[in-house]
Amino acid sequence: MAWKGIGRRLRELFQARDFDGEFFQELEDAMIEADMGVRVATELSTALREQARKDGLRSRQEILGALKTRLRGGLLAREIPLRTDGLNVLLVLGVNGVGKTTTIAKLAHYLRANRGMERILLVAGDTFRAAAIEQLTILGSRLGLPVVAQDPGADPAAVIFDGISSAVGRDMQLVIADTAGRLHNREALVKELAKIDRIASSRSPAGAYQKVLVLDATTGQNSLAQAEVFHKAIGVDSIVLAKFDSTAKGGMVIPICRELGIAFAYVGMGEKLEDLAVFDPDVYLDSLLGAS
Ligand SMILES: Nc1nc2c(ncn2[C@@H]2O[C@H](COP(=O)(O)OP(=O)(O)OP(=O)(O)O)[C@@H](O)[C@H]2O)c(=O)[nH]1
Ligand SMILES: [Mg+2]
Repeated sequence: MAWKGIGRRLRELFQARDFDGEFFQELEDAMIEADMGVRVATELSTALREQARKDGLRSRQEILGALKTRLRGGLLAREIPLRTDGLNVLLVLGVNGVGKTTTIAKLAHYLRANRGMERILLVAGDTFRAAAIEQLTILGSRLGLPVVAQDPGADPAAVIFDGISSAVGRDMQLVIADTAGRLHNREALVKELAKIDRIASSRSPAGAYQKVLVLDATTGQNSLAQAEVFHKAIGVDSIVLAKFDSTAKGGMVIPICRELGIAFAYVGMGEKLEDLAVFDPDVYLDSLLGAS
């Protein structure tokens, strides 16, 4: 299995040429172009050049193997941990349009099919737009799942509080709550998130509450900055990388793991309910760089 779209230039580079000094410069450029970030790309290409010289690595297989080993060590992959003997509460975060609401439906579908979550409740915590509430309500009915929602403009923290309370009362296994992700005024967003976080955390049974950040793979390097904002504001437990089917790059996973220490759980591979895959670091590296 491979995620075919990503890493195009990197894969081509490893197909092409001699592994001389020029190669390592091109490798650095290609890593930057693949959204790995300047710091990571420079560090890695320098270290790899040094290792190739010291250990006499010459073939494609040797150099690719050494690079993959270095990258593999920094990757963090972990499915969302869920308990089967009590409620789980997932607060889904992310800026405008990254794929939060779609991801919530995919997660519900996947966790029901694969992780034993049968009694799931969705919460329309994005009260900013009427369409957002409607979108989640439609997805909920398509999935046959109850949705807790209030009118547009309602306090999102109050909606989420009610959603969790209702789940506790109805003996649910899983709550997945949507949020609005406006970032144009960062201060207001951070303040609102902090309030939602405080209330969701205090209303959830001990150990039930987790925060899941959705990033859009097509936004590239900017997703590192987004992850930083959310992580600093309230802490992020897991990441879902949406629209992974729509990028030829996909390298941002590496600096996010290395610099923020947050694990990737799933990738979104399309718009349908079934289009969610577990983030597998080996498949990821083979897709990004080509199989060794
Ligand atoms: N190709 C592809 N498209 C996706 C994926 N995930 C979401 N989308 C599309 O991205 C668009 C935005 O998705 P939403 O789920 O509405 O995003 P959101 O973050 O909830 O957006 P707002 O509520 O406006 O902040 C929709 O057209 C989705 O179909 C994915 O994994 N692959
Ligand atoms: Mg939405």
